Amino acid sequence: MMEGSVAAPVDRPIAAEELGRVVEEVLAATPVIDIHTHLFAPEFGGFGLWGIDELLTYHYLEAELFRFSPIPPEQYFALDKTRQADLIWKTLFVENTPVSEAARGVVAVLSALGLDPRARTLSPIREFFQAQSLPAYLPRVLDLAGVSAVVMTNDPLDETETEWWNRGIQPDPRFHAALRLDRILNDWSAHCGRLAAKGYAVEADAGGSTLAEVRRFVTDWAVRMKPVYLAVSLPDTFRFPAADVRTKLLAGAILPACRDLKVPISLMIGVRRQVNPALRLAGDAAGKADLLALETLCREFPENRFLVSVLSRENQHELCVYARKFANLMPFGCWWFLNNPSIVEEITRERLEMLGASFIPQHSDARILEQVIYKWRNTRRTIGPLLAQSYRLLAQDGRAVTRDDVCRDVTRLFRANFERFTEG
Ligand code: FIX
Ligand code: ZN
Repeated sequence: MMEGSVAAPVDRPIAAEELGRVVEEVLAATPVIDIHTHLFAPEFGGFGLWGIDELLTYHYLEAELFRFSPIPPEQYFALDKTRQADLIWKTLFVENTPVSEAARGVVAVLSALGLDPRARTLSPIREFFQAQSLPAYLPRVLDLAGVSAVVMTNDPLDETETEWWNRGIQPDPRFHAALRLDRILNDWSAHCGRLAAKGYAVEADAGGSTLAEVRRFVTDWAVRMKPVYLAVSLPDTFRFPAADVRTKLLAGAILPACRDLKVPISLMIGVRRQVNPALRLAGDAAGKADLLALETLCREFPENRFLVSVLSRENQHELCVYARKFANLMPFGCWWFLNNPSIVEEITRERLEMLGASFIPQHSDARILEQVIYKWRNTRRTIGPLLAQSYRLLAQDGRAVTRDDVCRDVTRLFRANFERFTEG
C-alpha cells in the first residue's frame, strides 16, 4: 500500500482521477504467474543462471554490443564469461548510455538490489552477487518481481538437462515444467535416430509405428516432468496442413498426446532461427507468419487447447480476431522483439478492446533469474495505465468500476486465465 493512500472500499465506484493509482496498487499487490521462461528451479544446479555476468551476457545485450563495438563475434565468444561481461559493461553502460530496453533492465535490477548502476567497473557489483546464497536470494528476487510461479522450458532431448531429471529431482514447487518439442517438430530428421536409440520404434519418414512411439516418448517424459503444457516454437514459414513430417507428427502424435494428458500446446510462431549464425543465441530474427495454419488447427482440433504467441507485430491483430472466433485459442505475451513498451502498449490495447480481460498479457521469457525484476516492473508500468484508461472510458460510457472489479480483472489477466486454460 502506498504511503498516505487510503484503500477505497472495494465496492465504491472509483473516481476517474483515482483509477491510475488504484490499478497501480492492485497490480503491485497481485503476484503473477510467469507462463514462459528459460529459468530453472534451483534443483537443476548450474542450469539456473543468475548474477551480473549472466545478466550482462544476455543475448539481447550481445546483439547490442556488436552494434557499438568493432569486436568480431568470434573474438568476443572466445573470451571467458567475465571478460565478455566486462566488455559489455564498458561498452553499453560506461562509454554509452544504457537507453535500450535490455540495457535499462540491468540498471533497474541493480537499483532494485541497492547497487550502483553507474559503477565504472564490475568489481563491487560482483562482490554483492558472490555474497548471495541461492536458497535465500531466489525468493527475494521473485518477491521483488512480484512473481509467485514460473514455467520453465524443458527439453527431453537435451542430454544435460535430462541427466538432472533422471536423478529424480523434485523441482521447487514455484517452478513448473513445459515440455518443449522443437527438436521433434522442427528437426525430426536430425533427432529421430536419438529416439530410436532410446528404444522408440520411429522412422525418418514418420511411417510405421512412429506416431504411436512419439506419443509414447512424450507421455513417458510427461510422467517425469508433469508439464503444464507442451510447447514448440515455429518458423514464420509454418504451414498446416502441409505435406511434411511436422504435420504428421503434430496431428498424429503431439495433439493426441495433449488430449490424453489434458494439457494445452503452446505454439510460438514467427521465429526465423539463425539468420546470422555468427551471433549464436543472438542470431535469431522474426518474420510474419501465415496464421491460416492456426485457424485450421483451432477449427480442426476443437478438443485441443492452443496457447499462442506470435513474434511479428504484423500478426498481432489477426491473432486477436482468431481469439474471438475460437475459445480454444488463448493469446499470450508480447514475445521477445515485441517486449518493448511502445509495442506492448499497442498489442495490449487492441487485446483489451477486442478480447476484454480474456487473454494473458505477458510472460517474461527470462533466461537469467534477476530479469524477472525488470521485465515484470516494465509490464506493470506499461499495462497499468492501459487498464486504467479502459476503466476511464467505461465510466464515461456509464459504468464506473470498483476496486473489486480491478482485483478480479488483474487476477484474471495475470493468473486465472492461465490456471483455467491449463487445468486438466
Ligand atoms: O523459442 C523461445 O522460447 C524464445 O523465447 C527463445 O528462443 C529466445 O532466445 C528468447 O529467449 C527470447 O526472449
Ligand atoms: Zn522463450
